[in-house]
Amino acid sequence: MREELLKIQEQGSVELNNAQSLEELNQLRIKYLGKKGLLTQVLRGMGSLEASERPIVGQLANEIRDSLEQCLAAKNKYLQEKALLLRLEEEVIDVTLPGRPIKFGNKHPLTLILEEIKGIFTGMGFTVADGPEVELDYYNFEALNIPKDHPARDMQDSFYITDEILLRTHTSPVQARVMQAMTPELPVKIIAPGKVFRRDDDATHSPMFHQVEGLLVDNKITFADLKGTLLSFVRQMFGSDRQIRLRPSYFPFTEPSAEVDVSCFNCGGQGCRVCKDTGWIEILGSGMVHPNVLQMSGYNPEQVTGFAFGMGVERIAMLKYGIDDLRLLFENDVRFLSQF
Ligand code: 2NM
Repeated sequence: MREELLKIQEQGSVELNNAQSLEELNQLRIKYLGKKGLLTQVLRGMGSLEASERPIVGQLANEIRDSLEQCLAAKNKYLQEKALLLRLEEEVIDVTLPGRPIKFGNKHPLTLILEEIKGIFTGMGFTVADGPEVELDYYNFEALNIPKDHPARDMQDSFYITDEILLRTHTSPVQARVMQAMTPELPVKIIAPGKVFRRDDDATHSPMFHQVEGLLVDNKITFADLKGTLLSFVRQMFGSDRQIRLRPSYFPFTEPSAEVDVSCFNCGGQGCRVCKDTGWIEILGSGMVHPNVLQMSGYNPEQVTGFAFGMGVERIAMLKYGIDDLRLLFENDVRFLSQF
């Protein structure tokens, strides 16, 4: 047995030393040191030895294993280094090759429009407010004077979480919350931009879209303040030559209410495809805050008045950039988005 072991030692160290490749070295490792390798095979025969001889043979076997492992490690290191040197010699790196260009991103068209709108109103002294997208029925409807039988309150039109909680259908609940938090302080002068949710999904409606609503409550706020503020906004947004036109309308939270049209920025009012030959484009809803809303929010409608307005960000982006399909804004196709 002793002879067998010494033979393994001698033959193994020679073969390991002669190995020409890492692959060959690995084969030899399996052959000598592996689970079914020669060394293990010999040790299996230990049982037939005299008990007194076993420790001596065992020790020899361990020494041989150590020595073969050292041979293996040395040869492995040598072959690794050789392989690296070979690669460095062969590999040609052209340091003059230009780098791969970094692709710059850009802001989403809705972000650009939103930033523009915010910039215009903060320039007029409005503060940006926000609130939860998952809202209480109380703030979304009740505090805004929206009656129990109003169509927006129907399950068909709004996303309800529970009977009392829903995805907000407009950003007006933010204004109700801010008024309630601020009362009796004045003025309340805020815009509320953000996501809103309605059960609508076709070429011109998305179940999620963005609104910016504005609110100014103070002593002696009049319809003239509303008109002046919106005219200033429209001229900064669509051009200094624009006119506005107010048409009577109805919202539960404002009285009186008005739809606001802007003179067509495409044809200047002559009539074209964009304004459908009317010369006017509808862009806003607005009105004087309903006394019930002021009252519920903690203000005395006999003493203070306010105006409010709301607009759809997607609609303004489509008009301003000439986008003809709402869905382009949500598909996230870089070929589309990178144009803005
Ligand atoms: C609109 C149109 C008219 C509006 C009203 C209020 C509040 F909270 F003061 F009652 N916030 N927003 C409002 C008024 C929104 O969007 C088309």
